[in-house]
Amino acid sequence: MSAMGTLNTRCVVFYFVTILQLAFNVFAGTYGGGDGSPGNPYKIATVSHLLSLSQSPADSDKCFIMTADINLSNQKFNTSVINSPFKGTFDGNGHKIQNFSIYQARFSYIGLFSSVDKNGQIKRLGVVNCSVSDSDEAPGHSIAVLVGYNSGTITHCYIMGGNVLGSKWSQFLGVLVGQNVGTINQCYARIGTVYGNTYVGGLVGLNHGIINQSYAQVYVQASDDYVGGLVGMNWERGVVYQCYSASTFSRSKYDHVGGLISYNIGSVNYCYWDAQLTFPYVKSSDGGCGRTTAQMKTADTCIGWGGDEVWTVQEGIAYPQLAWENAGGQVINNIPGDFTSPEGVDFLDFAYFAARWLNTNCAASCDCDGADIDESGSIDFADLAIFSEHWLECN
Ligand SMILES: [Ca+2]
Ligand SMILES: [Ca+2]
Repeated sequence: MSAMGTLNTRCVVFYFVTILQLAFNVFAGTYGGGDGSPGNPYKIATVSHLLSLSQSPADSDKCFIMTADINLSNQKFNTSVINSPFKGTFDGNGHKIQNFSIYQARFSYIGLFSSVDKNGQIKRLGVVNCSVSDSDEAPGHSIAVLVGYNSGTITHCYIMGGNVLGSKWSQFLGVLVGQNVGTINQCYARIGTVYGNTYVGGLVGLNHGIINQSYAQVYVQASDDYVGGLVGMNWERGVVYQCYSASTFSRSKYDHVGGLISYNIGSVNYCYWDAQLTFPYVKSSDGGCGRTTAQMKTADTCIGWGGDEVWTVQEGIAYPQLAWENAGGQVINNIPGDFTSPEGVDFLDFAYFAARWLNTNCAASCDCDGADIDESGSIDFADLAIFSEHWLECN
């Protein structure tokens, strides 16, 4: 090949690569660096980076990491901010997204993310002072601040000052997630409101997935039925584990309402709700143990919590918080079998355990007040074996 031919070939290759890059820039979003791979996620540091993801459905299977807080300065959307099913990883990296509203949305699956697929992950993200409202003319379902419909995994996320105002016909509304079939792990919603027609919960409207070590402290109201402080309805295969609600109500005329959950056909274990706070509107819950406000702020009463240093409490001052919040206080580390006092497993606990021996209806009474250590529904030798294992143990 002549020298001229080689030069022409190089030019053609150069132009081809340039055209490819131009095409890539047109069809992919513009971020603050990274290539969207797990090892080098796209960086999101500005409003325009976030809006770029919003406008680039092709990127919804990529990896993202936030490198700064993002203030959307009261921008209004009329649909989800990220409106295509999210299949990638969105790592908030401890940062927060603030001040957006989704106003009069006319569809279902509404939130910062409309839906998260089963391989999708959202983690370490705060969403602060944001609101979502549904249209009266075209009411939808699966509506929340963070994710409308979650099939993926949401970890260490929170909503602070979140308002979800459905129409009087909207269904499946929660402050964090509208409808959950995936996993929610160590998340919370604090200071906020959720309102809708049916299946309305402080954290999640309708759950058939896993809600693990999470809490809600919001105001909950519905125009019809199935209203819960944490979860509206916990459906088959729904698991709610080590959670609590300190949500408030101002209405009691529901067929199904619960301090923690209004109607449960899944499993609920080691969960609590502030029954003093909901009085006189709500006096029961289908799952979870009702406690006084003072009890809720004491490590000792959170029977079944401990061993993994997930929860902390400022004793007598505040409700339990997640260790990752770094709120201070003591780590909750209740030894299995230490029912009656925090000093360890001793004869007082044995008396408490013996008083409930052979009870077979523990599901109806907060796991027999926690004495059903293995959560089997009855108190028998399996529980005694666990109790003996921890005999005289102190923390
Ligand atoms: Ca004890
Ligand atoms: Ca048992």
